[in-house]
Amino acid sequence: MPGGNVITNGTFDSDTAWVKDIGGGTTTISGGVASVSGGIKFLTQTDCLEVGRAYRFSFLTSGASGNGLRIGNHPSLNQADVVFGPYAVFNGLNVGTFTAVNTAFSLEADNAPFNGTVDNVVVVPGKMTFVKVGGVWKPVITHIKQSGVWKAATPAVKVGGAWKV
Ligand SMILES: [Ca+2]
Repeated sequence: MPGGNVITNGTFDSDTAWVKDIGGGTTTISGGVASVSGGIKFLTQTDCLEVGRAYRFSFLTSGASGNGLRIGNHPSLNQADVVFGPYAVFNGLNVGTFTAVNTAFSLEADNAPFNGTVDNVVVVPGKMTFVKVGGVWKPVITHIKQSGVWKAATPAVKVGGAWKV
């Protein structure tokens, strides 16, 4: 599907498509989720990204513990291709954006192994830019794909309680 999820089996319906446990740990795909124990680079999907393209991602974590999570693009254990994070581990919806520097999408632990369950991994192409508001960089969606064609969207950002174009 053009512009749709580039991840295969992001809902973990079966133990397929994912490369598990690069660098150690034990990840089990069962019951519709991925259960991670001592995860290092625990879930990787290879050959799903186009280098230089911007993507948005989201996935759910529950029962989570560990020091930090990050997103990598290298198909093996290579920290040079970390494109998002590290950020503190929490339970709920993890979201972010990155520009691909390699072809794999990987969920990785940072600094200490990750434990918990993962579900609903979604990675979609999406042009993103950032604007500084109140000293904090915020992502702004500037283009959307409709029927296979990229269209400019109106970038707007909330400044002082009002949306500005
Ligand atoms: Ca599921």
